[in-house]
Amino acid sequence: MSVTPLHDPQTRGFALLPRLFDAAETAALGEAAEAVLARVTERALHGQAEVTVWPDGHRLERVDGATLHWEPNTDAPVVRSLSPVTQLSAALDALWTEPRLTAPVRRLLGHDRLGPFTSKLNFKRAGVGSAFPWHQDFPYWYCCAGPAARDVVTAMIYLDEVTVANGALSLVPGSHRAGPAPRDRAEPTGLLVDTARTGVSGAVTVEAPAGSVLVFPGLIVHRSAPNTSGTDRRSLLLCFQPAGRPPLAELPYRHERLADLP
Ligand SMILES: O=C(O)CCC(=O)C(=O)O
Repeated sequence: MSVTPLHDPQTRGFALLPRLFDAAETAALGEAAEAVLARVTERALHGQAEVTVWPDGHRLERVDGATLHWEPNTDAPVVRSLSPVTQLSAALDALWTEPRLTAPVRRLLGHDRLGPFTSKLNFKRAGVGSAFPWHQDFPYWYCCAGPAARDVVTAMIYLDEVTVANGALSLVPGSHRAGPAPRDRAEPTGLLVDTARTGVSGAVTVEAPAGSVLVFPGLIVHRSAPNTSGTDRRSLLLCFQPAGRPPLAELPYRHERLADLP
């Protein structure tokens, strides 16, 4: 799949870069991710965290400047995601200037100089990793960054092979071109796409070997299914923006901004 700039009217808006990282590099990133997770989880479980419960019942804890998001319905505690995360590991932090990532992101975004917006580890553990319903990343980021949230592109690095069974991402080609999608007002977070008013029937599900990278903008409509398989589906997401803008962590979340969006 080639990387076509977002402003090109023919673009699907996303591209898969198969095996961008080799097996040894991918394994090293996986080890760095697990080491960070072990450190942060240890602190959360020993009560050094600030807890928030979202309107949909999901529990989030802030530890060491990162937000740890627990899987909602498990017997034992399982981490769903950790964000931002690259600042907690030199190996992960080095990826912001890795040319194999920055070149395709520059091309998709149409900006020469890139800076970090935010980063996240999604763990999607075997048998328990839960679904991400249809959404755009944009509304959440808009509450913090305002219109600058349009200029964010994510590079999602697959630390494990990704299959339909372990919760591959599905994306609606070209959906970013329609801008912010109508949101489901009946849903408690107010952040999800209303699929009664947004076409998702043309969605494409992307399977890929470990070490592959999927690049996509914050306005693309996407989701992922639960992980019903026996293998983890871990991914590291680096969200880039034009250089010189403040990162997400420095911007206050202003829920009332959602009123600007459909
Ligand atoms: O990891 C996934 O399956 C979903 C990724 C995603 O949509 C997100 O983190 O917002």
